[in-house]
Amino acid sequence: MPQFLSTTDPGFEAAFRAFLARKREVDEDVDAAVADIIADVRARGDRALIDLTARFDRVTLTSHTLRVPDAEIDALAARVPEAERKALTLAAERIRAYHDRQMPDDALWEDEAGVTLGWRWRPVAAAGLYVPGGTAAYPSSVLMNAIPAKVAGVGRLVVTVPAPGGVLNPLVMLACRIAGVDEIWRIGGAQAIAALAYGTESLAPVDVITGPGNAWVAAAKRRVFGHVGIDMIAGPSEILVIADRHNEPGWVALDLLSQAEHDPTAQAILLTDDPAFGRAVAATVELKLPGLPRRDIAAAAWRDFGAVIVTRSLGEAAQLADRIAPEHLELLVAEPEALAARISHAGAMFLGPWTPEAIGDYVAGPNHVLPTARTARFSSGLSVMPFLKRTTVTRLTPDAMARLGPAAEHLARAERLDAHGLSVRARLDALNLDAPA
Ligand code: HSO
Ligand code: ZN
Repeated sequence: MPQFLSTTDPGFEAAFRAFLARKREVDEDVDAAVADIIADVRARGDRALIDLTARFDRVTLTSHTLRVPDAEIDALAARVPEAERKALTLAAERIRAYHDRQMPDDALWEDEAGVTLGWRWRPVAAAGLYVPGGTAAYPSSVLMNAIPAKVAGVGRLVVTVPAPGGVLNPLVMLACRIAGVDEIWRIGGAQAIAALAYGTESLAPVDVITGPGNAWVAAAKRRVFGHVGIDMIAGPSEILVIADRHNEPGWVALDLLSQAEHDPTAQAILLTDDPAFGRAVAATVELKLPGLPRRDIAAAAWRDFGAVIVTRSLGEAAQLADRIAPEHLELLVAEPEALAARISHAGAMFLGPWTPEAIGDYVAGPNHVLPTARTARFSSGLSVMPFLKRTTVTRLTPDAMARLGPAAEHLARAERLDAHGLSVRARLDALNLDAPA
């Protein structure tokens, strides 16, 4: 049974706080082992990758087969049926169009002191995308990570994907092709992150690493951060639905289950202003669960982390939504825009009954890599930004130097950094301007 709460319960505030504070992730203590793996890859390069891949993925590779050859990628991609190829292509086009609009503009202007100022955006030279192996190898996630990198203008985009038992997923290969991935390496785990960050004899290092992964991958991303950029450490999926009584309970139940089926620690929450509707949705979830292949995962998530919260009004639901700061927020109400205007903290919003979150996972266009575990309070979903950096630009004329130089000279003196002051003074002298007394 998921948790049932009502904001009119006397103990609601305490129960809601406890609910918010519930920890969903078990901290697997892999950090020490991950540190050893990273050190091994840094010391022994390809040899370490080959040994670790034999141990963890049961595949024997050589320095020539670490990288998947183009012919093998194409042969695998060719096995994907037409309908799925078309679907991936449509998704890719829409994701590309959306992220194109995110590209920030350069700027250049002259201020009142006669100083030319501005900034210019440039892509990182190379990016690495981690793709998990096994059942979590989602081709949609390949598109969501790779396309923003390519839209940003990243020159070299490298994918690492473990191939347990030597098996690669044809849909993942096709998604890589469609997105314009330049290299695919059949390595996974912390060793793949280490290779991307530090490079080996055959794999040249990258500047930014994105993509989901297990506890080992997450620990490795944390460790290499600072040497390279990373996107975020994403936790299990979440969905919060705010729905009034005029909804079809079956639709709402399936929307909740669509995230619950991701992981036994996923979270699905319904906020409604109608207790009878809340009960109807919960009952429908129980009816739909047995028909799902991933019923065990979804049932565990719904039982352990699910909740139905009845509020006095939709406005009160909006306030709670802000405190939850969910990854995904569905607003299934008559005027979703008006309700959306009252909510600040959510990774992605889906407005109205015709916008199930699953559409956003695949084909809407916005990114499905989103902040979880209440981090939507301060962070955003994946975009072109992690693949770009901003360089500032400054140019002074002699007049501008005459106006700004003396203040710089004063501050250099105050900080006792003589060479700073003298480098400015050299210009001021050339302009025949006296040193300050
Ligand atoms: N909902 C997941 C992404 C995903 N869904 C991939 C289906 N495939 C991220 O929260
Ligand atoms: Zn999903």
